[in-house]
Amino acid sequence: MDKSYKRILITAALPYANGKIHLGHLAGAYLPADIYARYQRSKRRDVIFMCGSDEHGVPITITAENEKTTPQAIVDRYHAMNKAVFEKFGMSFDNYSRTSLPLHHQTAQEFFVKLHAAGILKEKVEKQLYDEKAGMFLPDRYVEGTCPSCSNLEARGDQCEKCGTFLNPLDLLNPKSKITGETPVVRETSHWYFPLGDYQKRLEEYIANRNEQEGWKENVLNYCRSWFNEGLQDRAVTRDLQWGVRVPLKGYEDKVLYVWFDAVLGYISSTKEWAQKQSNEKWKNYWLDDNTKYVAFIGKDNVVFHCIVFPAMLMAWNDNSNEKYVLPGNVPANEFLNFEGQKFSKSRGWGIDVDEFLEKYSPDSLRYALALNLPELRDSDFYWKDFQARHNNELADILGNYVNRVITFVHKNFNGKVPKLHQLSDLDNIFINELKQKSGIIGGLIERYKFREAVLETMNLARSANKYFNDSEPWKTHKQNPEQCTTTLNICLQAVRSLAVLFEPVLPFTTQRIKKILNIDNDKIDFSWDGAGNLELKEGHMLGNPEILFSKIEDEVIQKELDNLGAVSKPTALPVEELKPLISIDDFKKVDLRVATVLSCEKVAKSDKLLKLQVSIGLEQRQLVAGIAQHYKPEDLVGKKIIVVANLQPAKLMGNESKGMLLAASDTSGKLVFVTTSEDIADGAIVK
Ligand code: B3M
Ligand code: ZN
Repeated sequence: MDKSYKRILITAALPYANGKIHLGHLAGAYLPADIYARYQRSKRRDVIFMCGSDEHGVPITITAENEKTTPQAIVDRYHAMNKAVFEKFGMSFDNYSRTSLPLHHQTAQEFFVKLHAAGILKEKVEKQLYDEKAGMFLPDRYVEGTCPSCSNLEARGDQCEKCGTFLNPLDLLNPKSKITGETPVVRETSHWYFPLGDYQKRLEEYIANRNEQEGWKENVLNYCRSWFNEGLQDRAVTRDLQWGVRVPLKGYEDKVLYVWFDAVLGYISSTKEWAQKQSNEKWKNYWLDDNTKYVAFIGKDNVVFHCIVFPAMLMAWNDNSNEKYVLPGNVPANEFLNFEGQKFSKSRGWGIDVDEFLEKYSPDSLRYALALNLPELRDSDFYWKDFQARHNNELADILGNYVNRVITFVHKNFNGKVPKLHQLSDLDNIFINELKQKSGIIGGLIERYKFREAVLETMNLARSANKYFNDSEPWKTHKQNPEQCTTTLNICLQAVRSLAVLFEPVLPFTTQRIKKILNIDNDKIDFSWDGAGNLELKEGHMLGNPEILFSKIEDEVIQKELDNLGAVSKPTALPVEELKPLISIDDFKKVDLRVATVLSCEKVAKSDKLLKLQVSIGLEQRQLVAGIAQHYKPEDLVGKKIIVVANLQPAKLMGNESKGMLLAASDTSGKLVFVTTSEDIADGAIVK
C-alpha cells in the first residue's frame, strides 16, 4: 500500500433488502472485499469495513405490494436474513447498518440540503403518468403497456424485457397502472436534478489521476469512458414515491430522494453508526481525512454510481463545506458470476442462495472455490463439479492432509511437542526462504486486487510444504538421523503456522481450527502477515490435538445437486404464453414480412441487451436494432437469413434508429431463437 495513507476505509455495495444473497453477490463484491479487509488487518493497518442494507427503491415497494405487506416488513425480513448469512459466510464487517435508520435519513437529507442551498441542484417540471384512482404518480416500473418497438403488450415503463428497448413510460401505447389497472393521466410534476454534466471534466481528471496512483481495473475505466463519451446528463435526485428518505424541502413533503442518491450515502451513515456505538466521532478520521485510502467493492452494474455519481456528489459537497470527504481511491468492480453456464435467475430457479448452500457445505469450502474463480476481469462460472474438485483435491488432499500428517507425526514421535531445530540442510534453507518470501508475493497480489492469483499462490505454498515433507523423509531420518528429523518437523510445524496466517483472509474458519490444533493464540505468538514466514513456534511448545480439516464431498452428493438443478429449472411442461385475441386476415395482411440477409452486426454501446444489424431486404438495406445480445454474439448472425417486419414504424433504441423488426421466438424459460427460412431464398421474398 502507498506509504502516504494512514488508514483504510473499505465498503462493499449495500445489497437491496429485497431478496436473499446468492453466490453471484458473493463473487461480485463481498468475498473480494472481505479477503482484502482481513489481509489489511493482518498487516496491522488501521482498517474499517462498512456495509449495510439498501432499503429503499421501487423493487421493494413492488415486493411489498405483491405480498400484501409493507415495505418496512420486507426490509426487516431481508435485512435480518442477509446480515445473518453474511456472518455465517465469515464476512468481517465492522458495521452492517441499514438505510431505513433515522441516522441514514438525516445523513442523506443533510447532503440534499447542502447541495440545494449551494444552488447546485436544478428544479425541472416534467410530465409523468398519474394514477387518479391510487392518487399517486407512477414510477416507471408501475406502468405497463405496449412496447412501441416490438408491440410486446407487457412492456414495463422503464424497459421492454422482450426487445430490450429502454423506455420512458410516456412512450408506452395504451399504458395501464399496475396498482389499479386504470389508464393513467399525464400530469406535470417537479423534481430536483443533479447536474452531473457540470462535473464531467473534473470526473475525467479524477479517474485518470486515480488510475495512475491506484491502478484501476481496465473494465471499470472503460465503463467510465463510455459514460464520458456519451456525455454526462442531469440526474433526478427526487421521486414521487412514499417509501424512502423524505425530501427536506417545502412543497416536496410527499416526495422522496432517489434511491441511488441516498444509497451511496449509506456508507457514511453506516460509519457514523459504527462510531456512535463506540460513543465517539471516529467516523470523521476515515471519511474527512485525505490520508485515508478508500476502496469501494462493487459488482459491475454499480460502476456508474460509485465512479461517477458518488464522487460528483462528494465533490459538490466538498466545494461548499470545510468538511472534505475522501473520494474512492479505487473501485475494483468484478464482472458477473454465472451458474452452471447460465445467468442466475430467481424466476427460473437457476442458482442457489447462500443460506441454502451453507446448510450443506462449509463456508470456507465455498470461499475457496469462489476465490479461485472470481469474475475479476470477465464473467466466470460456478460449476458443482469444480467446487467438489477444489474441495477434495486441494483443501482436503493438499492443505488438510499436510496439517494432519505433520501434527500426527509429532504426536506419535515427539509427544506432541515442537521438536528441536538443529543444523539446517540446504533443503531446509530453501524451504525456509520460500516461507519468508511468500507473504510479500501474496500480499502484493492482494494489494492489486488479484485475489484469484493470491489464493493460488497460497495453495502453492501448501504444495511446497508437502514436497518438503516428502523429500525430507522424516520416517527414515527418525531412525537414521534423529537430529535431521527433529529439524524437519520443527520447520514443518512452522509452515503450518505460516499457512494459517496466509490463508486467513480466504479461510478464516480453517485458520481458527489450525490455531487450536497448534495450541496458539494471538497474544503470545505473532500472527501478523509480515511475520508469516518467521519460525515463531518455540521448542517444547505443546500442540493441541490433530483433526481432519476437510472431509471429502462424495460424487453422489454433487450428482444430487445437478439433478436437483435440472428438476427445479427445467419443469417438465413449460407453461405456454396465453394466445392473443383473434384478428381478421385483413388485419394480418397489413403486416409486410420479408426475408432478409444479415450483412453485418455489432453490439450497441452501453447496452447488454441490444444488437445493431445491417440487413438486405432485397429492395434496400436497412438498419435494425434487436434485443437479442444476451442470446447471440454479433458474429453468429452475419450471413444468416432472417424474417423482418418491413413496414413497422421506425423507432429509436438508445439513440440508434431501427427500421423494422427481426422475428424471434422465445419461450417462458427465457430461451430465444431467431426465425429463419428452411431453405435459401432471395432477399425480399414475401412471407405469407
Ligand atoms: N443496492 C444495487 C445492488 O444491490 C444497490 C447497490 C447500492 S451500493 C450503495 O446491486
Ligand atoms: Zn419491445
